[in-house]
Amino acid sequence: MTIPIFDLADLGWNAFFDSQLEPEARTNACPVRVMAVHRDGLNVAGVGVDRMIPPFTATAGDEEASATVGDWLMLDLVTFRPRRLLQRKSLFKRGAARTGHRLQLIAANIDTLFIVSSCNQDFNPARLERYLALAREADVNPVVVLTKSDLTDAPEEFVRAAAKLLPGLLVEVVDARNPASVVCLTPWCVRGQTVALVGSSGVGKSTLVNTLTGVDRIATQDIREDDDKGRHTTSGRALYRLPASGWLLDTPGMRAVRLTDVKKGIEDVFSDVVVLAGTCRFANCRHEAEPGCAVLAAIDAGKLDSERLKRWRKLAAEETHNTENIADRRVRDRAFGKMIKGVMRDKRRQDRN
Ligand SMILES: Nc1nc2c(ncn2[C@@H]2O[C@H](COP(=O)(O)OP(=O)(O)OP(=O)(O)O)[C@@H](O)[C@H]2O)c(=O)[nH]1
Ligand SMILES: [Mg+2]
Ligand SMILES: [Zn+2]
Repeated sequence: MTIPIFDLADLGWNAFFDSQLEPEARTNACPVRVMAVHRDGLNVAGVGVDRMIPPFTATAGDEEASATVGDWLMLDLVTFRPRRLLQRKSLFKRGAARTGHRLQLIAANIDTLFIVSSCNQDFNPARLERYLALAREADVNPVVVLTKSDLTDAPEEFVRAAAKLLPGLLVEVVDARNPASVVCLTPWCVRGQTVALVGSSGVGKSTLVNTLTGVDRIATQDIREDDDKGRHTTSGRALYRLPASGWLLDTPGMRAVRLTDVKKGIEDVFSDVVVLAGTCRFANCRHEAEPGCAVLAAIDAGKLDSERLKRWRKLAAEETHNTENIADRRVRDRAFGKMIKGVMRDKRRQDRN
């Protein structure tokens, strides 16, 4: 970060965060925002502050209590250590793909989510629905951004397919390399607002950030080398300032979006199916062959896409499975923590005797 911050509101500070602070919490401390997450630390910025600090976890053992990009911290101005993590307005997380059923925090305090996909083989309704469920669960406004409009003869077909995934969904289609084309995205990028870009590797997230900020500062790449982490160009997560105002958060491409704790988000995205299911004759209807099934009737009448029903089933089942696994692990971790405490207590007792 090289731009000095003079005004917290510019960084996204608002009454929601301010109301969390008693006057004494402000003594020798100031709010800072996590601007970037690196492997060995956090880059934080506030009024007159711009520095690297070590990673911070508010409650040991609680994965959700780790500071992530977009978070607000109260930084002690004597020790330059965070005193606390402020409550978040929104949080994006997913089950991490490689580390079993652990959570990965993607970003906090996001106002708008640009779900980026391109007008080519990356376009995948099931993947978009996953991101939409994440956005809905976090109460963040989703916008689908379709890139590479220049590579197709029929961008409107992609737009139509995307718009069907959620009633009222906003879909923009752009050539991410072209400043005139991406102007349609600027209404979301205004003072104090934070927009995160998510999507698969290679869809043009970093390209969009470069074009919108008017500076080619993030590396983008055409030909990707496969490594065990997938084909990623961007590896860290960071906030970038737009020339007028507002912040863009670039994230590394995700191969798998594992859903946990997003029951409400899934119900929101598939509200058309959920409403229909509520009118089936039997409360426990599985929408397979039951008489009086409103879901099957809607499919027969051409009002519901049978593929969408399949995707809903798959997502809902996966979510339940992953959420149960996480709950199990939390119970296990808690039991393990108790056991360790007990052992330490006994050891101290023995040492004393
Ligand atoms: N023709 C065309 N190429 C694009 C467009 N957007 C991005 N590209 C190209 O696609 C390639 C990948 O873009 P990146 O911006 O690196 O993709 P990314 O989403 O940041 O990828 P990761 O960092 O790996 O997640 C680059 O070569 C871009 O120039 C577009 O709208 N049209
Ligand atoms: Mg990138
Ligand atoms: Zn039914």
